[in-house]
Amino acid sequence: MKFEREVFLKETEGILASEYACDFSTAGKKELYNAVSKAVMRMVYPDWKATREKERKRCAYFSAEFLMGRAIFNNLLDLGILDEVSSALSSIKEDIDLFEEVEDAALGNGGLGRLAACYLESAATKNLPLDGYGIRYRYGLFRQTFENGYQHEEGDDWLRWGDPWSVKREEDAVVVTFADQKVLAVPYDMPVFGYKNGVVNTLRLWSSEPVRPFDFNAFNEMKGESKAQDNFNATKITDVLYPNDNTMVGKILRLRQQYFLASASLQDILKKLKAAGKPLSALSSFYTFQLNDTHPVIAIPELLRLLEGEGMPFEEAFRIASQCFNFTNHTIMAEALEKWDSLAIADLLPEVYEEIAACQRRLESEGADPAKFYIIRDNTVHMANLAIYVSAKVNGVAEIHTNILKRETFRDWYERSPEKFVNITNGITPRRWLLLNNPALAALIDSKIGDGWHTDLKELKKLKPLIPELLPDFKRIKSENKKKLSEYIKMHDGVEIPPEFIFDVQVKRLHEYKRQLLNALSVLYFYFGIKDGTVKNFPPTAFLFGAKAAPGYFLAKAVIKFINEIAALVNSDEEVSKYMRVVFVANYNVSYAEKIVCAADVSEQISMAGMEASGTGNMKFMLNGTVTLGTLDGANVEICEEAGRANNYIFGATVEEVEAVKRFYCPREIVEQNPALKRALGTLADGTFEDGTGMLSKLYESIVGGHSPDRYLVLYDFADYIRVKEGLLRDYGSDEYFKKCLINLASAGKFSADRSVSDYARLVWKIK
Ligand code: 26W
Repeated sequence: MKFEREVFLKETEGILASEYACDFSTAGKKELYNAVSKAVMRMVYPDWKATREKERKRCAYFSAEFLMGRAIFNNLLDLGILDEVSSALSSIKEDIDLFEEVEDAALGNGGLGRLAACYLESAATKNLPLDGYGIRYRYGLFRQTFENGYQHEEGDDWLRWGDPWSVKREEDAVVVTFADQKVLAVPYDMPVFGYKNGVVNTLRLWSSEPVRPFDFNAFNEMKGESKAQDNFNATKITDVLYPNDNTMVGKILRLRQQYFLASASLQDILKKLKAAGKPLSALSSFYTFQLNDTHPVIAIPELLRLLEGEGMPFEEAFRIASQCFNFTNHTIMAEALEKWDSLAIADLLPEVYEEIAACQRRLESEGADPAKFYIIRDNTVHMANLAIYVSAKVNGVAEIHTNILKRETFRDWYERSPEKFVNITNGITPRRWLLLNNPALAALIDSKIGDGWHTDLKELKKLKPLIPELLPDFKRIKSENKKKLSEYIKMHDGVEIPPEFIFDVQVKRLHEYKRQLLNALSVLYFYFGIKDGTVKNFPPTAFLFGAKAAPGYFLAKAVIKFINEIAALVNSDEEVSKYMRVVFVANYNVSYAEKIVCAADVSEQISMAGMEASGTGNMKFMLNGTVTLGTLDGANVEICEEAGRANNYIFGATVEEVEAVKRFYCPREIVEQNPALKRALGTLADGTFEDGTGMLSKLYESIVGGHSPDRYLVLYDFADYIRVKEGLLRDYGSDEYFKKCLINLASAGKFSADRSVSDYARLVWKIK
């Protein structure tokens, strides 16, 4: 796109005048942000229109979450005008960094939502016709604060400064019908820019509104609750994102959200097809649908319902659905596989429930063993089974994860239809996770191998022979990034982290299986070891944590409290704080991740083997030249395949060992045999830390008390973790160590989301 500074500034000033009655000298940050964004939106409109009007088979990516983060810098980068806009702003004495105050669009919880965001960007970059369909939550994932070490949650008013990157399309509104209410689904379209290629795809987010007077008939047909009540409820559907990650909660409002997304999106798609004069029977020639986990799976019976509503017989509708839908699983945790009470669905969505029941009968009629194959059982609808039964393709998100799906989680289904199952290892967009978050390192790479890697990440391997000459600049850039992060943490979290310390980082959602507790115990182990002299010459290290806990997840919140207590103990210890610092940064989100990922020395990926489907944070650190301290879990396995196990720090039980160990596991014995571990763990229960709510002692109980203590083998892996972690910290600083970092960087090509979406396009979507 060609960018002319004068034209751009004039546009911007025009918008300031017409929409905010101000000019460059009087505009506030918010006004400037909106005017700049809207000026860019004007420039991109022709490309957006052109991309939309191209006729070809498309994929609709249905997802309850899109964790987009802050749009402005990313969009300017993809459009190739980040530097131009920055210098245009300088020319009027404004600093582009002021947009750092713009809120993140945190319309997702964690990995699954961020993956969807990366895939949209990569698809646009690869010129693949991928449309995102999601929900425009009024409040995104809660904002996290700490009070006395405890997590507190506040509403996330992400629209505070407005939403200049969305266009509301009233003309595309559709009515979504529940048994007790009709609501209007109004789409807001966000442009998704390909990297410097003129492609502009669309993320369509639905917002619920009361049906309007112009929908007079819908309004009049309404039964049940009073109309006033109904209008009040309508907006509530898309009010908030459910903040639970990995646990199913059977809340009717969540079911409403899921159906709202599914029905609105499918109505929209069928309407477009009809408007283009195509027969619905040809749907699969024009569309393919990706179901991002089970959350949008109710789209399957909804499509059947809509097609039958057009007079199509069930069998034909079923055939079409089975050509259109594909399903991605993102977790093997039983508590996350969605199941809905049959009555709840039947009450809220009677026609949809009928379609689900028809699928169940169809499955039965095929003579499948009902003990193994069912969609409805014991008055419960199993959404994953419905998805697998109907979908053309089912995929896991890393090799090891897909193998577990085939061998365990969905074994019977796999044996019945092995051809359905494929692996597509996750990826991340290198534009956001290297070019944008680490411009100095990106420029260094450009200067050595050119910029082909921006869109072909495998080219990074050209760096391999250049590693020795890269070392000095790489070290300098890392240390500058650390300095910046240290300043930011000081400002944001009030903790002093000396930039020359090793930055050992664990950032991700808080979950027992991810084992932040294991990391915390190692920190205490080092702390006591330094104090009593058993740990000598400890290399100065800062342990950084960032994580949100689901508000109702008690043990996860206990881990946060524990780590905050450890931080207070360590950082205030005059002697030990020369060697160690601990910080739990508040409100970890995409924007914080961008600052952390480029500054980390160690990437902690320490889930119990078999539990982390893939992980994508691991890939972000790798791409920024960070070694992984991790288990053989998720994509860590493939990181080792690509970069060499010897260039990472691997410890702990493998999936096979986990299976075996669990049969005779006795955590109390391990504690008794390891006095240092006993001491660290003991702080949860011996009064070392303030525990007014008793959550620390509950956490202690979860590890050594009750009947299934230490479900995630924290204690089992502890000794090996310490051994490998100590080794890593001692290796740090040598040229050998930094070479490992760079080998990881140079081997990260596989983990480009460009590769992932190309795999989907070829193996699943069959689009070009
Ligand atoms: C029903 C509640 C619920 C909410 C969120 C269930 C499940 C989820 C997600 C599936 C959790 C999630 O984000 N999974 C993560 O997906 C990433 C992208 O594939 C993977 O990299 C992570 O390993 C996986 O935990």
